Amino acid sequence: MTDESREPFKRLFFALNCPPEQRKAIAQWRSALELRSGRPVPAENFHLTLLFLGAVGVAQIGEICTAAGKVHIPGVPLRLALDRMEVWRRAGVLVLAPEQAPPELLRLVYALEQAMLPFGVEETPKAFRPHLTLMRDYRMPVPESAMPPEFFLRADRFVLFESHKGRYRALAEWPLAPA
Ligand code: 3AM
Repeated sequence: MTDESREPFKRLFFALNCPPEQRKAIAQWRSALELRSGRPVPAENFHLTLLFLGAVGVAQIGEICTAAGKVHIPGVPLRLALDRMEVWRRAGVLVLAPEQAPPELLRLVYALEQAMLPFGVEETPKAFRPHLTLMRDYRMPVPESAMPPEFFLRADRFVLFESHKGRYRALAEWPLAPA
């Protein structure tokens, strides 16, 4: 089938968006690390995954959006330190992560998981570990950096993304705080 809109399934996930100026700052800082392993995630794809849905029938997307719109939101924008680099060996990724996940973020992820149960999305067996992926196929130790990461992700919305051929497209978004 050539017409993308007639694809029966889309690969979807919820995430916090990374604002453009932060994407740029993180990408510049990453360049300065002069990493010698892995594939850099394109800066335009930087995000913080909340919940991976996997392949979803296109006919379900409307109901998924309705359910996401009813999720209890924190009521304030989320601010999240990205101040640690970690290598997750099994996944082969280098990530930025917070030393501690804010409770409002954990509550949002739990609420999303609950809201998605009727759609066959199982509760994540592993504990949610917030992260922003910098590199894939990364097979080296955590790089030493003269400039430790000191980023603060500022998110005022959560987004339903479609992942298609390595690119992410925002399908819908919801504010984290009332307008
Ligand atoms: O960029 P990160 O790593 O946060 O790793 C995938 C990516 O998140 C994750 O969903 C995001 C968009 O592709 N992902 C892909 N397959 C997954 C799976 N089977 C998955 N997360 C959990 N289970």
